[in-house]
Amino acid sequence: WTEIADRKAAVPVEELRRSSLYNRPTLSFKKYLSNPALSGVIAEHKRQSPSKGVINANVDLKQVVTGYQAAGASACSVLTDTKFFGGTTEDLLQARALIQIPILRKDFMVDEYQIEEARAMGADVILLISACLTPQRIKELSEYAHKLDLEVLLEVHNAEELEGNLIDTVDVIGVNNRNLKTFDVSIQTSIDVAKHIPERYIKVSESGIDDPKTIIELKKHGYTGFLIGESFMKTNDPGAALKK
Ligand code: IGP
Repeated sequence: WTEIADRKAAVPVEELRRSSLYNRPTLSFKKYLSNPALSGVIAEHKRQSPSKGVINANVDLKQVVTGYQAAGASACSVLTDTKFFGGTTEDLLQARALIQIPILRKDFMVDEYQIEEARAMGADVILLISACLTPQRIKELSEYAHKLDLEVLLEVHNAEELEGNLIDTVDVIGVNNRNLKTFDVSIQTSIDVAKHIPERYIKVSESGIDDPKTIIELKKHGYTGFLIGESFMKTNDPGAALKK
């Protein structure tokens, strides 16, 4: 993670704060996720990944994100990490100009500057990954995000990562079905962790969801949010894939 932390701050923070997107009102991720008229799906724009290599090199971002919104996505996730996922800041800026549902900046967030950047990109929610942050940093970064009117999706992989007051400051809990070390995907991870998540949180299941039956199963365990990337992105028309 040090490599990520060392990335240079390209634009001075004062400049970010002057941008018009930075000063726009944000949308509430929680509110959109709890809207019964929407699907609960957080649909992801992802060209490539370390586990799958290139997923879709040619798909048009405009078609993807407008397609997701039209198909009833509750939110859109946009990868901005270039090195591992082939995403860019430009991708999120473009998405923001095209859709009116909340946007998750999908990146490895380790410092306050990245939260400032997310705000200036037009994001509404950031991702914090429990496996790469100390409890103290999760608290600090969440509080920082809230000061900027951004919400926080905390990603966990097991029940231990939910212990103590670790999660008190976050908004939504996501359980990643993909093991970050082995890349193995198992929906059972979400099922096992579900009972350890306090009632008050909206629960999101992340990764490896590729058919409606899985969603039905996850709903039985209290999940109302579903973060889906690859199974949509590998098609020629990701929005149409969500509609199905
Ligand atoms: C989406 P999938 O298997 O549907 O493409 O997964 C999303 O959960 C995955 O991209 C993801 C991710 C992450 C990517 C979950 N946590 C953290 C980068 C960083």
